[in-house]
Amino acid sequence: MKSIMAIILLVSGTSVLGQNQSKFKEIKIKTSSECKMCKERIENALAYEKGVKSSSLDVESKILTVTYDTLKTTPEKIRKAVTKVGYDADDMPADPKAYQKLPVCCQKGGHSK
Ligand SMILES: [Cu+2]
Repeated sequence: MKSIMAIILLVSGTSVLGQNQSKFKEIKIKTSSECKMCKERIENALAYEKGVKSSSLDVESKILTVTYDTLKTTPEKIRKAVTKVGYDADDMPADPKAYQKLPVCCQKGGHSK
């Protein structure tokens, strides 16, 4: 009888450990951002996106790094959130209405280099 109890404890202990496993994942999304204002706009928008833990846009490479909760959101939803602010996200095109609302300098090619 004692050994059965030990096995039950062992099994339940393992499942608790499994639940504590990190469910956060990191993805990188190529965006059409142009400047620091874009960076703030995208990061602010993602701060309110469900399941997103943190986001950071590198203005130079236009790569947005997002840490998200795999149980609450998907890379697809995160890309969609980026397009809704007016930017391309990988091969997902920007929402045209949101894009039109962007300051000219933030639209694609707005910053001549
Ligand atoms: Cu900008």
